[in-house]
Amino acid sequence: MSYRDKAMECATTEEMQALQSFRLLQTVRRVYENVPYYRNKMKESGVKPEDIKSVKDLSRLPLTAKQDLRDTYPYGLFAVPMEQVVRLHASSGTTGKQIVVGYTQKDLGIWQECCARALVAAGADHSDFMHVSYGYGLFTGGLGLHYGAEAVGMAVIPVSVGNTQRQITIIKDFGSTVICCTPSYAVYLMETMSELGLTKDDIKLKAGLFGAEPWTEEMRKEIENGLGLKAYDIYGLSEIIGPGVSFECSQQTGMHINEDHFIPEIIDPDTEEVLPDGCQGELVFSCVTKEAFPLLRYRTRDIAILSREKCGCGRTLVKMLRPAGRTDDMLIIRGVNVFPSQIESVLLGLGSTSPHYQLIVDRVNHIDTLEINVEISPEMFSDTMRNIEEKELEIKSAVESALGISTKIHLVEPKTIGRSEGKAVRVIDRRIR
Ligand code: DLL
Repeated sequence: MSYRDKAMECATTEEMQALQSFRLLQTVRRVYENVPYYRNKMKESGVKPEDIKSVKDLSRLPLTAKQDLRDTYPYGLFAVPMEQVVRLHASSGTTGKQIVVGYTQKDLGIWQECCARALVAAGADHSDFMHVSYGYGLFTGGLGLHYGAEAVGMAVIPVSVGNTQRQITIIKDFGSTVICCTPSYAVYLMETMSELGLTKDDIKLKAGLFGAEPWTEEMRKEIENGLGLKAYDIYGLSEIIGPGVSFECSQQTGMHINEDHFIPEIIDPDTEEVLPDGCQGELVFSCVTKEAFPLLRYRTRDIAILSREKCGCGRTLVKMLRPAGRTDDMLIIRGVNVFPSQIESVLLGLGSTSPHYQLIVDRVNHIDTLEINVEISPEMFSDTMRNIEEKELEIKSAVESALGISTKIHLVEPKTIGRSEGKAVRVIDRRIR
């Protein structure tokens, strides 16, 4: 088993907690002194830096939310003078004003190491060719994994997004062995490869690091079969550092959190109460090593579960189970909570449809409606109308029995649903006008 930093990745609970406590105290003191916004928030909650004696006191600190970042836009939460900042990234999100995050030279080093841990856990080393199809730019995906791969000594191919046919030529001709992109782009690559008459046997990919959007076990199987590689999940968000907050290992049973840098908690999103390991709730992170932008108790809005079960890879870093979605992606349809990923599981679990789908939510006569457009596979395209109707009924009853809500299913022709080079748009909610 290879590790990037065995001492950290396989530390005992006592060692990790001692380190986290030490780093947390330093960070709390630093933000209290350097960030007036934090100082005021702590004063309002009646907490002083000296009240935080160990990681066990973390929950005494006030929570931070995206609104705090918007209120202090652009640099109000930076904890170092701008002269020390060497990189800025931004995240627009789907709603509201963009937010800006900054890095010092040391922060970039931490980020690089976090991504390097992810790559090593996926079996990569200096003999590999790394094809980066995440966007380069203000989005953190491209540059984050780029530097992680260079740290591992891989030959990095910084392709960024777009021109899918050219990407495939590069994968084939340059002999890419590791790829990183969104899972939806991986599916797009597979589709384009088959249009070009290529199969997984024509390429050398052995591993892929897919993340930046929710995906399912069923999608993993599609991608692994289509590209002939092992598909690893990788998670992160700009506010915390970018990709590499957590990563999957050979066991593929959840993502190890780099908890020597980012301390996780799970809270009840409504009551804000901290929940024990094993409970599902909103993921909250505290950055304890970053200099420029060390958010404390940041509410990610991602719904996950923490697990401290022993991992077969030997890492002791706590794992987060595949995020079910975001609190703000959760659809409430006639009172039932639905995550798009639950529908993806049902669709792909049935086979015979392609992994391209879109959910259309509307309100007709005060009643919520859900329509699912899903592309049939090219093989099914020549089927009779009757077969297609039967398939629609089969999907409808599978979705209804899994989620308890009625839906309308439209099987649509291949390539009618827009493809994405970055994060896929899975939901059109016409109730929000
Ligand atoms: O998506 C960073 C990233 C780049 C992660 C490349 C992984 C790979 P943001 O654009 O700020 O940053 O979006 C962060 O994306 O809060 C989650 O809702 C979602 N997300 C990220 N990774 C995963 C994942 C990047 N593996 C938001 N599974 C997060 C599910 C994910 N959702």
